Amino acid sequence: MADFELLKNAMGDLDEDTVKEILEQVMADGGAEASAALDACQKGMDIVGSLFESGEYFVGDLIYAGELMTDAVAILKDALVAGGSGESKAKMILCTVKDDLHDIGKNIVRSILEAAGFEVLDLGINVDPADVVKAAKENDIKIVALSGVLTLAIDSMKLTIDAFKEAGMDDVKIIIGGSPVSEIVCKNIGADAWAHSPQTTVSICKEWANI
Ligand code: B12
Repeated sequence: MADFELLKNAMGDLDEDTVKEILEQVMADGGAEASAALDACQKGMDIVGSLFESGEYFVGDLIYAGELMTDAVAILKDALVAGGSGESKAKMILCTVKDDLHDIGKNIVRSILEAAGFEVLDLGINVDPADVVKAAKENDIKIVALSGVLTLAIDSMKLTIDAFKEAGMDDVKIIIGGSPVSEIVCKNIGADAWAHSPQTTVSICKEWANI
């Protein structure tokens, strides 16, 4: 079994060589521990976030951490998305909400949804509520997934949900995700569901799409 404590700390220390060595070993062993490895990397990102908050790391370190996490996901991707049919079954929208530029988590969720058979219209980052509504209308989409990691992303998620209500599109189901999201946030802003894990996202969206 891989040393996930070491992996978490190596990610927190931005020790690229150790992170990649452990992840390549996970894949060489068949990838069964890929989900646990992703989890350890994410905990390492929490360490990066804390060191940024305490003033030990700077924005340049966050950028480097972002690149390292993207590389980590690329190494694990084949094992993370294994088991999907690959056939496109239902269309949905995914984006990072207005004023939030973080997209690593969104991109992971997208890979896993696509592997599960969804055709994902990825609107990118910093997406205006009106643009999400417009894309849903134009493409006749009934499932929307909103991502955000900044605390202020919650406000943008609410504005996006309100924009759907104002457009009379109550039949569109909206799931929210990202680190600041929780059951309480979900209730408060009127989302239909919330999740942290991409796998839970897939189960909820499959239920909604009836597939
Ligand atoms: C890397 C990083 C960056 C990179 C982002 C690169 C990129 N391409 O995304 C860069 C350098 C650009 C960046 C910028 C900034 N950042 Co930053 N960043 C981070 C860091 C270290 C990691 C984020 C990350 O990628 N995590 C790993 C991914 C895999 O996790 P995730 O996003 O949570 O996604 C998972 C789940 O949440 C879920 N999920 C994600 N999306 C969705 C969607 C749905 C629908 C579902 C169901 C699930 C789901 O699935 C994913 C996989 O499990 C975090 C610290 C942290 N602990 O998160 C700070 C952090 C988010 N950043 C922070 C800050 C302050 C900033 C800046 C303001 C810094 C500055 N002064 O400029 C800017 C903001 C820019 C902006 N307007 O968005 C703060 C936010 C504080 C807050 N509470 O609002 C954090 C928490 C750091 C901290 N502790 O201070 N950042």
